[in-house]
Amino acid sequence: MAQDECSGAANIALDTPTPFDTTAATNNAADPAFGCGGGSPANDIWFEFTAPASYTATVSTCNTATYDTRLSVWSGSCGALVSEGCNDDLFGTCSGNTSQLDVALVAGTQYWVRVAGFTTATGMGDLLVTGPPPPPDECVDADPITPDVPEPIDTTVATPTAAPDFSCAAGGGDLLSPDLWYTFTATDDYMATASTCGTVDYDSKIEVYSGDCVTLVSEACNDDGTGCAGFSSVSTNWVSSLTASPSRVTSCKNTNTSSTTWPRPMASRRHS
Ligand SMILES: [Ca+2]
Ligand SMILES: [Ca+2]
Ligand SMILES: [Ca+2]
Ligand SMILES: [Ca+2]
Repeated sequence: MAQDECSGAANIALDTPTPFDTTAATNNAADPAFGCGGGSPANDIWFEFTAPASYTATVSTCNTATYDTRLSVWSGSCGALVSEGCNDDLFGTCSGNTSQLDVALVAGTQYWVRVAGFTTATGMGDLLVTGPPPPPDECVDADPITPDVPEPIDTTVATPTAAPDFSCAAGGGDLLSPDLWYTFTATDDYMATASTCGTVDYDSKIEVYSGDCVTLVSEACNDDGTGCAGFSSVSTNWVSSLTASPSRVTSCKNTNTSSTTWPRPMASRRHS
């Protein structure tokens, strides 16, 4: 069974419960210590996958395995593995001493999942590795972004948001444009810039709002920024940290108005 060794790890599809069977698995003394559930040899098998995005994945045999499992996740390479996390039993959530852990993944990095049992236990079950969360397609699902840190965006999987329309629409038809939503909180009074200027490979548009998703108040909108390549956008507005209320939250709505592949950062930059 090739999957018995790290070098023969089977690729696992994300978000897909994948049957496994460790009854023929053996221990390789050259492998690093399992990491949890005691130091005894692990009759383990190996899966691998590459993270398609940076996100926190759940890795689980929870309530699916017929025996007392252990799970560990590794980066690096076979022979030079780096531990990313380990779980023997997630008591209170997973019955029968099955296992589950969350692991923070980095886009483009290959990971290995090692499925074993407590002491020498072996058996069968389903392994699940969750995929990236859905994109922030609607205002209520807006992703928090950090000012001054470029945020990768991909509107190819977005759908149009029904309302409101962009206030800087030119030529109409914007309701049919796929858009994504982000949110940040002003911690100071300053002139902020929300921008895809020169970083996206499609004709973008940005609108910044305050208020909340029920009552959005437009603060600034831009279709094509002066000096920005490919009809990309730069939207500038004054944001405030209010003392009378927790803080002012603004949202950034970004859309594509033409076909697109993989756009890149939307930065929210501070300009004093
Ligand atoms: Ca093995
Ligand atoms: Ca266990
Ligand atoms: Ca949308
Ligand atoms: Ca544009």
